[in-house]
Amino acid sequence: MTAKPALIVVDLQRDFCPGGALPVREGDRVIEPINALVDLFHEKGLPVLYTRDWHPKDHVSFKPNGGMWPPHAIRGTPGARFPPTLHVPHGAAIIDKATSRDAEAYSGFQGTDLAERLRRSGVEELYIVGLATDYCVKNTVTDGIAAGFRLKVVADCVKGVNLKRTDSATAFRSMKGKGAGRTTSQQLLKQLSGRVAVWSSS
Ligand code: VGL
Ligand code: ZN
Repeated sequence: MTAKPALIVVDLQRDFCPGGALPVREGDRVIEPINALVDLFHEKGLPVLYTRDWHPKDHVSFKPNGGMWPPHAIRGTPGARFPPTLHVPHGAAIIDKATSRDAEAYSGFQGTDLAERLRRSGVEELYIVGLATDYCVKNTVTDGIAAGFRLKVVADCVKGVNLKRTDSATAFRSMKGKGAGRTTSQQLLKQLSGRVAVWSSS
């Protein structure tokens, strides 16, 4: 395996963790295994990119505006921040999305320069972690594959909203059907720590 990988941390924000405005059950449990991956990618000089749900305060997805969600991830508020325990290397790329009032954007690729950034740094393979499996993870995965990236979901590093109990399982099936692979943080750590850097550092 010589393709240059990147780690994409999807919407790991306080509002999606227990105690937040739109909490994902056990959403905070993914932080520890994600930190281990962030540290190793960073150590290897591999890109780590973070997407953020970054809504205006009157976003169309909010219930008072006819949407389906309680107000959440309002830009500049504490709930939109990363949890204090999440590792974010200095200089890591942060991609804000769903920033305009009238459009929902679950995917980190939608209306952003994420694909260009990845291509510019020679990335061919994506490892996806974060929240939530059944919305922003699923849509980011779908768009990432459509953009031509090889991609794997790190199963122990994602959690779903599960409005319906089975939504995460359905999302996994849908992602697999589109060509997404699946791995675990243990597998990825093992694979990557033994790998000599052969990719360009551009
Ligand atoms: C998300 C619901 C609303 C997510 C964002 O990050 O998965 N879910 N906005
Ligand atoms: Zn949102």
